Amino acid sequence: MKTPLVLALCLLFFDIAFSQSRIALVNPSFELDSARRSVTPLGWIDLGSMEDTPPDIFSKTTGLAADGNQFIGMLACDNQNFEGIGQRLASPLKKGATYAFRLWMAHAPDYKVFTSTARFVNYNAPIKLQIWGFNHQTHNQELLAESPAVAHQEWKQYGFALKPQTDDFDELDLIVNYGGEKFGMNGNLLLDHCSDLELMSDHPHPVSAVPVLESSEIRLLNPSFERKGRYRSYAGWQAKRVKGFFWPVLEPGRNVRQDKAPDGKTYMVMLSEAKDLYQSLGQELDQPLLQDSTYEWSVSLSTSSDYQFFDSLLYNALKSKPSMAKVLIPFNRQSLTLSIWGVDESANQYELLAESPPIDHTEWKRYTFRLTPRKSSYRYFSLLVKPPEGKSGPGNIRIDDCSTITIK
Ligand SMILES: [Ca+2]
Ligand SMILES: [Ca+2]
Repeated sequence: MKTPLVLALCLLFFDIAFSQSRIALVNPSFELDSARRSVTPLGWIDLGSMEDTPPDIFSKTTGLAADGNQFIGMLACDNQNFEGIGQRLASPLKKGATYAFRLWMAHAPDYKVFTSTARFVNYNAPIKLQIWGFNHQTHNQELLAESPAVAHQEWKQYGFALKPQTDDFDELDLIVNYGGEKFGMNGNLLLDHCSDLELMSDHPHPVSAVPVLESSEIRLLNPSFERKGRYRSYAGWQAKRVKGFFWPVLEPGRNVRQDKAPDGKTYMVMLSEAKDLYQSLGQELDQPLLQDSTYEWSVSLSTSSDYQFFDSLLYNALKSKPSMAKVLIPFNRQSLTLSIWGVDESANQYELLAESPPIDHTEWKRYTFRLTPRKSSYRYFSLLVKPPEGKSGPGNIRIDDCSTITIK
């Protein structure tokens, strides 16, 4: 007589245990955008090395997907640049636990890319997938699994047991890398249909939901722009840019060799070339900036008097003539302002919360801003550099050491 109840309770228990032991990915089969070259799939972040582009999303017109209509292709370049994507997990992979993760992979024998040296190059070497864990608090990262080089054209499912040894990881990253003896080749890897992350073994500490903390401080991720590993140039930040313009660059190391950051080792340089050619950096906050609340946020700013970078219009126009492609111009002709925006893309709501004066000093100075959202609450915090109203011309702002955002 008791059996049905016991069974029901067992099933209920199983269902609860089951739901806690599975971490679903957002957009796991890459179906949510329209197919395009060089685009970060919705729900994922771009982790390619500095000069690289995001992956390509293909539709079934280019080849059959393993699941649904679309899949992605990622490249490894002979100049040691690799493409990669990652995403924040709804709950972290726990240190010491084992998770099953499966996805489908294939290799395209023909994958022609038009390169900056104005040639079509066939990225057709077999390459491998690396699966990394990343912790946004500690910035620890760990290689959790690696596939062999994938050389087959038909889709095959690969299964991995991911077992974090050094930390809990709240981000899962998929990065491509050279396969074995094919070091230094141009290669491609096609990916589709990622599974949930499924807990396989018991963890010494119970896996529980992360408590939601109401705090008077909102922490930014990677607030001092410290480079942690090859793929981490923008860790925590999303760089956005106007079409045809460049990405913000981490210095010193790229254009500047001898230069000190006010905090840590590295800082970010953000450029604007004209009124409509500018860079921005932003990130999703772990709690929103609330409408009609006032917050304080500070940051160190300066400008470099001799910062050179490519002239984007010339660069894009001359890409087909390799010898002419490297046209550097000084980005020091116009002092720029840093503006701080609250963004709610789903509601198409953008609000200017604060703006610095034009930054014309080469020594680092601390700026403190008061942010009071009036129109809405904002989950997304965005920084943008531009010439002051009515001005134009190439300029730069160096930015470092962002504070937490504190409610007043
Ligand atoms: Ca798919
Ligand atoms: Ca720094």
